[in-house]
Amino acid sequence: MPPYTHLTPAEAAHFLDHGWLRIPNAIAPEYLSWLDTLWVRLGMDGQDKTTWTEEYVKLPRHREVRAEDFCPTAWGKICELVGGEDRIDPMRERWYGDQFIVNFGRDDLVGTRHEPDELRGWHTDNDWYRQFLDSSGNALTLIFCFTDIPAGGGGTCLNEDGIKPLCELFYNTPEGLDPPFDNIYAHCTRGKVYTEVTASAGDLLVTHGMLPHSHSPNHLHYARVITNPHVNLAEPFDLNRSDGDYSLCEQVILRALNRTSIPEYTPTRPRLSFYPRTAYFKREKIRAELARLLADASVRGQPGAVDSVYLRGEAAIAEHERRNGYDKAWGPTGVATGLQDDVHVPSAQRHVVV
Ligand SMILES: O=C(O)CCC(=O)C(=O)O
Ligand SMILES: [Fe+2]
Repeated sequence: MPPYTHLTPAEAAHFLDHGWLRIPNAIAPEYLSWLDTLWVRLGMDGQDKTTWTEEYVKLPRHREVRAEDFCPTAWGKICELVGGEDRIDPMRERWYGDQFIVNFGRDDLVGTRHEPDELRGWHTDNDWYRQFLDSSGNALTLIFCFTDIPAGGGGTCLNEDGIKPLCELFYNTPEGLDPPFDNIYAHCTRGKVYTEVTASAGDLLVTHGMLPHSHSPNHLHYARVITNPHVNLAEPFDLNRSDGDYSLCEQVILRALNRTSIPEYTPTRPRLSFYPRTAYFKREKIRAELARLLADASVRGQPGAVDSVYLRGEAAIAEHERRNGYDKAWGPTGVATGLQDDVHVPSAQRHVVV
C-alpha cells in the first residue's frame, strides 16, 4: 500500500478489510447548528413526543456548502480513498447539505431489541444511474451523524459480508441494472458480519458504495439525525490498471472478487444517469417547509433569516439542481412518491418545486 498523507495505515487497512471507516468529529462544528430549524421544518415539537407522528422521515435540502468546508479534516481522507481529488466529479454532489434523515423510533420499541438479520431495509444508495460493476457514481456513501447515536438508537446497520455477493452479481450482469434494486439484497439477511452504527454528534462513517446497509429500529425513541450524501467520480472505476495502482475503493471490489485485475469486464449497454428517483418525494416537502420556516422567522421578528436556496432566485435554484442531478429527466423506472418507493411517473419531465 502506498503511504497516504491523510489516511493512517490503520485507516486504509480498516477500509479494505471492512468496507467502511469511522472519522470522528468530521463535521465542522458550525454546521451542526443546521439542526436549529429541524423541528420547524418537521412541523413537530421536539419536547412533545405526541407530535412525532412518523417513525422515520427524510427531508429535502435547503442549504449546502462545499464538501471540504463541511468536513475539512475528513475531506483529505475521502479523496485518498478514491485515488485523489482530481478523480471526483467537480459538480455532482460536491456540496454537502441539510437533507436530514430522522429516525424517531416508536414508544412501543423501547425496551425491545432486534437482531441484524431481522432487518429488511437492505440496499445500496443508487437511485440515479444504470449500475455496472465499475460504476463510480456512488463510490462512497457517507453517513454524517448530526446527533449522538447510542447502541440501540437506530444507527444504520452495515453488512460487511454483503459486499462480495453484490460485486459478483454486478460482475455477472454486464448489461447493468436500473434502480430500484429490491431483489438483489436477499443475501444480506443471511450475513455473518454486521456493524450497527453508534456515534457521537459530528462523526462520519465513510462506506464503500457496494456495502449494503439498512436503517434499523430506534429503541430509544429520540430523534436520531443523519445525512447521507455520496462521493461521485468523474470516470468509472478502472479495474484493469496497467500500473496496478488501484484506489482503495477499487481494491475493495477486486478483493471481493478475489482478483488482481478484471480485464475482461465490459459493460454491454450504454451508461445512463437520470433524476434521482427518491428525490421526488423529499423535494415535494419544500413548499410546506418554507412556509413553516418563514412563519417561524416572522414570529421571531427575523423575517429575512430563512436560509434556503429555494429563496435565492432562479439562477441559484438552477445551480443547486445541476449539483444534485435535479435538472435531469426521469429515468426508465420513474420516481418514488414516498418512502415505500411506490412507482409513479408524472407526465412532467422536469420537477419544478418552487
Ligand atoms: O436512516 C438510516 O440509517 C439509513 C438511511 C439510508 O441508508 C438511505 O437513506 O439511503
Ligand atoms: Fe442508504
